Amino acid sequence: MKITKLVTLAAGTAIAIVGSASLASAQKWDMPMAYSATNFHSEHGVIFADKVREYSGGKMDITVHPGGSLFKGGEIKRAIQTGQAPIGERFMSAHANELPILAWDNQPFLATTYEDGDKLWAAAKDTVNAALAGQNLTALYTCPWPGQGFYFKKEVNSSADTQGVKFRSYNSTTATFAEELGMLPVQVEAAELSQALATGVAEAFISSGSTGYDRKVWEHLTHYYKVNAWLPRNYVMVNSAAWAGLDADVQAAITKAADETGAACAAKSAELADWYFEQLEANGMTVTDAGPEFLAELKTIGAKMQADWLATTGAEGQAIVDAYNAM
Ligand code: PCA
Repeated sequence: MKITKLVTLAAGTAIAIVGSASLASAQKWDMPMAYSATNFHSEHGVIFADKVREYSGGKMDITVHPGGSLFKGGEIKRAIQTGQAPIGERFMSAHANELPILAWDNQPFLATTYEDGDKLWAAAKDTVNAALAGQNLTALYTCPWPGQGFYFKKEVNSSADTQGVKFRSYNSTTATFAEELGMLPVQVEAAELSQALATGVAEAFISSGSTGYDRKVWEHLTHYYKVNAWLPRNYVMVNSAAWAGLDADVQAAITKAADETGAACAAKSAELADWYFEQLEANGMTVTDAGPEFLAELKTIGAKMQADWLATTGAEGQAIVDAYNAM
């Protein structure tokens, strides 16, 4: 009896050793993400990590940290650039203040469908990737949010109704948009949005139905105006030096996983777009198209903002718009 036990124990120990040896040979990467765990972007981060594990035969083991839990949204890019995190995800146009070209997906009414968004990305991709490379970053995949519209806590028919409203912006473009409408912008991460609305720091914002649903904004706000002003993207990026240090087969595994995940995430975004509106309505919000007067004002402001962006980005920005228009 004693002998059997010993043998069992020994066998168990041997298995444990083999198990940890194969785990130890896997490279482990932590992947900070900015949005909540149940958001489709974050869920696709997990799908991506699973695919990488599978395609690399277990050589790369990525752990996703959603909701700004490892690094806050605003800290993720710097953390990757400096190698504090090898990989991570962030809202691309949040970086337009340091790299204006990254506002390519934030140009009002330039690309307002998923299909046009894909064309615009095809037109912008090389320029964007070159700009990121200059910051020690390599983009792996991007994924669009649904179209952007406005949340308020009252009926809004024109800029006469938006004067002095405290507005949560998510980048410099949306802050400018708000100012043009006489609102007072304050930048707040999606992760802190519910709190900002609850404390009155913000009482309006622009976003997709997705973020309104994630943050249960019906607890504080009443109206959503569909505008489809643009479909901004999140992107998953790696530190270029960390990337260069990977074996070619691991790089290929990650690239394959990234290509598949980017496509799946975009399809999910399109599939969920109207569902989010239904959820907002089911929770008591009024969801309608922006009225003609408000929309006309938004288009005028949008044209001015695009002109400003082209003035800032010069030939590079113009080449993206020209290539897109030629598609
Ligand atoms: N949700 C994100 C960015 C765009 C979107 O739809 C947010 O509001 O932070």
